[in-house]
Amino acid sequence: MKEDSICTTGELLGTVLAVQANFYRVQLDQGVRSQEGGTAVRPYRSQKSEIIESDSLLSPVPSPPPPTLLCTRRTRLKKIGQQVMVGDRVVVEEPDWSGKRGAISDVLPRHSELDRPAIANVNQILLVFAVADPPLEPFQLSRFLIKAESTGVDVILCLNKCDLVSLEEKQEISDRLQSWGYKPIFISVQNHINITEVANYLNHKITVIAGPSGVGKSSLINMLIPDANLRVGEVSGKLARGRHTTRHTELFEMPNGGLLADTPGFNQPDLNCTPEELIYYFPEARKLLENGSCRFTDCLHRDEPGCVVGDDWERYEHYLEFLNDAISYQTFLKEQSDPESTLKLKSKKGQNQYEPKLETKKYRRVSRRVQVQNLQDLDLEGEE
Ligand SMILES: Nc1nc2c(ncn2[C@@H]2O[C@H](COP(=O)(O)OP(=O)(O)OP(=O)(O)O)[C@@H](O)[C@H]2O)c(=O)[nH]1
Ligand SMILES: [Mg+2]
Ligand SMILES: [Zn+2]
Repeated sequence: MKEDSICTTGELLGTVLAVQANFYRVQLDQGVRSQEGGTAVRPYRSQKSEIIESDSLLSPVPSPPPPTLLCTRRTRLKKIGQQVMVGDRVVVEEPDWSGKRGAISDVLPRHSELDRPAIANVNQILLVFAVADPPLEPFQLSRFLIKAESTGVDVILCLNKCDLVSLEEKQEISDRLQSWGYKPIFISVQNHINITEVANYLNHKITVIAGPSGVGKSSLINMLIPDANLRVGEVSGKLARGRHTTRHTELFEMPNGGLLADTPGFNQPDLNCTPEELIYYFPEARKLLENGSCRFTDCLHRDEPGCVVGDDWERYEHYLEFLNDAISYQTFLKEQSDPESTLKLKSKKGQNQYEPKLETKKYRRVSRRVQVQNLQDLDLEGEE
C-alpha cells in the first residue's frame, strides 16, 4: 500500500520526531502521500479549543505504527537556510525502505514554534504540577502558567499525586484554580487515577509536557507510553545537567496516535513577554478586559484611573511582580538593540559581530565609552 503511493509521486509526508546530529528521524504519515502540498490526513493539527477531534473516528481499529526513516536534509534546504525542527511536517524523497533512509526535500509552514524545548507545530502544553511532594507553590505555578500562555498554544493543567491529599484539600485547590480561570485535571500516576482522561486530551496532537522537577512528568509519560522508558526520580532540577538527563528533544508516539515531548524539570521559566501583553496571559484578567476597556490604551493596570482590571483578584500581586520582570526585560532588549549601550562591535575573521562589554555598572563613564566606541568605529572604517 505505502510503496504503491510512493511509486506514483515519489513523495511522502512525515513528522520529524528527533534530530540527531545531521540526521532527522521522520515518522511517515500512515499510508498517505502529499497532494499539492496538502495531505489527506493531517495527524497533528492545530485546532485551538477543540479538544476531541472527529478524525479520531477515521481509524477505529489500531493500525501498525507507520514507518520511520532516518533522513538527511537536502542541500537546497541548507542553501536557503531552511532549518528542520522536531515537530516539523516534511516532504521526504527517495525512501530506501530496506535501509530505512530518506531525504527531506521540503518543510511545510509551521503553525507554532516553541524555543525551549525547540519544537514546531506544538498544539498544546500539558503543565504538570504535584499537589504535594513537592508542595504546590502558587507563585511558581502562576509563573509556569504565564510562560505557557505566552506561547500562544493551548494549556492543559494537570495536578499529579492526588493520592497524597484529602478530598477537601483537592476541592480547595480546585476552587482556587477555578478563580484563576483554570480547571485542573487531578491525577495520580501511582494510583492510576484519571490517566485515561489525560490520554484523551493528547490524541492526535503534539503535546509538550512541562512542569517543575519531581512532579511526575516522566512517570506520566511512561504510563501513557510504556515504550518510552524514561528515567524516573533520578533527575532533580539542580542535577539536571547530570549524565542521565535527556539533552535532546524527542517526540514519543502515543499508542493511539499523538506525540508527546518530555522536558527536564526546571523550576523558574524565564518570562520574556512585553509589559503590555502580560495581562492577557491571566485568564481571569483577560475576562475583565473582554467586558470593558481601560481609560488609557497603554494602561499597565497598576493604579491608573479608569482601569477595568483593578486589584480585586488573587493573582494581582503575581501580576505586579511579573510586570516588573517584563519591564526589566524590555529595558534589557532596548539596550541590546542599541549597540552603544551594552555591546561592542568586534571584527573577527573579516566579519563584524557584537560582543557584550565587560563593564556592567550602568551610568558610569558614559562619555568614555562613547569615545571608545567612536574609536572602534574609526578602526573599522580604516579596515574597510
Ligand atoms: N505519591 C506519588 N508519587 C508519584 C506519583 N507520580 C510520580 N511519583 C513519584 O515522584 C517522583 C518524581 O517522578 P518523576 O516522574 O521522575 O518526576 P519528573 O517530573 O519527571 O521530574 P524531573 O525529571 O526531575 O523533572 C518519583 O519518585 C515518582 O515515583 C504519584 O501519582 N503519586
Ligand atoms: Mg523527568
Ligand atoms: Zn487597566
